[in-house]
Amino acid sequence: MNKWRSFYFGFAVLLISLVAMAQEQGVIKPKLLLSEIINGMPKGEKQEVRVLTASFKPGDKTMFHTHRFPVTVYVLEGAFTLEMEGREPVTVKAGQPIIMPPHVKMTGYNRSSTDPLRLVIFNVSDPGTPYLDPVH
Ligand SMILES: [Cu+2]
Repeated sequence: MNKWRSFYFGFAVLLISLVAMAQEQGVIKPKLLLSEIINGMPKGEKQEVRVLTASFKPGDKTMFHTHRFPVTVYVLEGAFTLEMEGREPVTVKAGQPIIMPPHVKMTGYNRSSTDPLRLVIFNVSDPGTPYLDPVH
C-alpha cells in the first residue's frame, strides 16, 4: 500500500517537473496589455501598416490634429497626456498603451518639466493616407 502511494507520488512529482521544465526552457508568453473593440479601421482590399516613434523633450507637444483611422500608441518612457476635444485629458505612463479614435481633434503633450517622453505609434490606414491631418 505504502509502496503504491510513494510510486504515485513520485510519478506526480515527475509529471509536474516535466511540465515546469517545458514552461521554463526559454518559452515566453506574450502579455496582453490592451484589447478593445473599436470602430473605424480601414475596410479596403489593402491596408498600409506604419510603425513610428516620437520623442518629446520636457514640455513638448504635438500639433492640433485628427487621424482618419484609429492609432495605437505605446509609451516607452515618460508620461503621455492626450487631450481630445470634448473629453477629459488622459495620461498614459511608460509600459501602457492607448488607442486614439479617428476624427477626434487632439493634442498630445509631455507635461513633465524634467523627463523626456518616448512613444511607439502603430497605424493601419488606407494606403497613402497621411498619418495625421493638422487642424487649422
Ligand atoms: Cu493623435
